[in-house]
Amino acid sequence: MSKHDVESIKTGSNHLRGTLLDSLADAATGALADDDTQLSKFHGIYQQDDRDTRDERRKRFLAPDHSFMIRARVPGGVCTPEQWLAMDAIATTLANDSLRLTTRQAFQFHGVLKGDLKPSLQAIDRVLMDTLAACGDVNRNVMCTPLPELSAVHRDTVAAADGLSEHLTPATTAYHEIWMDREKVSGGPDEEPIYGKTYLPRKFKVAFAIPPQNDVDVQAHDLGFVAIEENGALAGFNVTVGGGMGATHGDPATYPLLAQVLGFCTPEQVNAVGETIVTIQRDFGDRGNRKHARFKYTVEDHGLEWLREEFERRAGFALAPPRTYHFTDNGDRYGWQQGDDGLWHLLLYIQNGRIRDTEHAKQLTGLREIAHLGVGEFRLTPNQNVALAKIPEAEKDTVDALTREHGLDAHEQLSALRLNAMACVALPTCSLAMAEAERYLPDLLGRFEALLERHGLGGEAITVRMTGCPNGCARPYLAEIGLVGKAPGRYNLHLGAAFDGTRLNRRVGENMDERQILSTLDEWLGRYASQREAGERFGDFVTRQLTNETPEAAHA
Ligand code: SRM
Ligand code: SF4
Repeated sequence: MSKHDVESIKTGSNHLRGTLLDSLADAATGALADDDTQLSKFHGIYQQDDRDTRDERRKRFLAPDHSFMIRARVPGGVCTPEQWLAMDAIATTLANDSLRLTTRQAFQFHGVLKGDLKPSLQAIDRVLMDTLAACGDVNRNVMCTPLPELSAVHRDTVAAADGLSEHLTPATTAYHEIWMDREKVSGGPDEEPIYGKTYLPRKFKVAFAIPPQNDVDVQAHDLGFVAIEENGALAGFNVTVGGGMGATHGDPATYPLLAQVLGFCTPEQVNAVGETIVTIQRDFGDRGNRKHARFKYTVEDHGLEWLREEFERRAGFALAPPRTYHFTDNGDRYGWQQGDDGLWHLLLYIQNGRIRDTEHAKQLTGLREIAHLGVGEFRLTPNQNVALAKIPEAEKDTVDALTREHGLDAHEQLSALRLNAMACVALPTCSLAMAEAERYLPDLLGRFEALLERHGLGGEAITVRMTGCPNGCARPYLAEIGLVGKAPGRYNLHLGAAFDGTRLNRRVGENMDERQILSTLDEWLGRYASQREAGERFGDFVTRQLTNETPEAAHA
């Protein structure tokens, strides 16, 4: 095994300690030791460098401009005003003056210097949040539909999501020793009852969806729970397994997959289901090939029936037959809604999850002022937006005025296309980006909007997602229009996913520049405008057309 093989680094790390303390103390460099850059991920930290200046620095024989991305976990996206203020303070004093909401309902900070890592993590800890397992080969931030229509079902589903998140959090005390300067509790290395010494073969992701919303894209996850409501109460969950988005260009052995339904469990069985599936993946996931190590491939390779048997053997119980449910969409529902307890929720649009103050809108300041009111909760959404939740009637007007004053009311003016779009971070921070995403999509959407207008489709809600590479961080394969970065200015174009996130799209164009993307879309939108059936969604129309054509034509 090579020195940098992730499996051997994990094994030799003494439960994720490695030489992180030495790396942090080394004032001669702004970077961590190589092996520690792998271990830091388990602590929610990625070493990055500014890709905008990378080439120029290399030419001048300068070391890369290192800084760090920190990801803070927010199970179910639920965050108190006090926690929001702490995140805001880190963003404005220790990071790059922006707070980034992610596609998994977490916070990210970019541009943090090595010496500011510890103060940042300590500030996160002081408000009872953490970054442990936000990244790395463990279970990640557990997602949950943030604002459903049935509040009783929601309360119980969030509690289940929270419980499972807690249950699957690594037990190692390394996080507290390294970042919080806490003494090691016992003499020997600590135990990881669920993960063991080598943790999981790869990242693992869990989501809870509350129909009719599928905002979490439940079938994109290794393990999913679909809440089943009966008589206004939570009866339990349909369990889905083996979803994932990641792929590699030119490698047909890697591909996005939708999760399949395994059965139904009660709310009391959720932790046992989670633990059993995680340990099956721990023991059967492919540790020899990280590109084939996700649970989706374990399920594909062994089959659903094998998984069911292995599950029953380990769990000691069988899942019940799945129940029926219906999804309508995978987007966010903007504006004010009232819950069954009389409290109000306001869902706000944030462009690609990036909150900052600009000369046009002081969104960071606005949300800080709202947090200072100390009412309700913040809820991060799976579409990179934020909701102000549980606002009492008496505070509604004040909150409303603050959002208008700070340009947080964009959802009232923007096109349905824009409100259903998202892009991953990509350049300049993401080390894997091949093309722009977050910095480019807003402009491109303007040109898409012009096309829609031209075909009389101006008000049409169509999901658009862009990523800077095929890893799938904005779940682009579940967008009606998906753009996947191939090279600077070049994208693969995917069309035809279902508006409710239950069907993947298919690739219709490769390595396209903007002109080719626009002309292909122009043609498709023209056909859609003239030939669609009543109420037919764009993704459904494209799929109907492609499946009526010959396979060759469909993939031209
Ligand atoms: Fe992701 C790697 C950003 C959600 C699949 N992802 C990365 C890294 C850490 C790049 C790296 O490894 O160096 C990116 C950091 C960029 C930066 O500068 O911030 C990154 N991923 C993101 C975020 C911030 C995108 C966003 O714009 O919001 C999302 C953070 C989620 C969170 O809070 O935990 C994010 N990533 C996702 C999702 C969507 C989801 O989970 O619902 C996926 C697809 C689902 C899946 O996992 O199958 C996703 N990210 C990946 C992959 C491909 C994994 C695979 O199976 O092949 C990588 C690369 C890897 O793991 O090797 C990756
Ligand atoms: Fe980076 Fe690719 Fe993920 Fe975008 S999809 S954040 S470019 S890894």
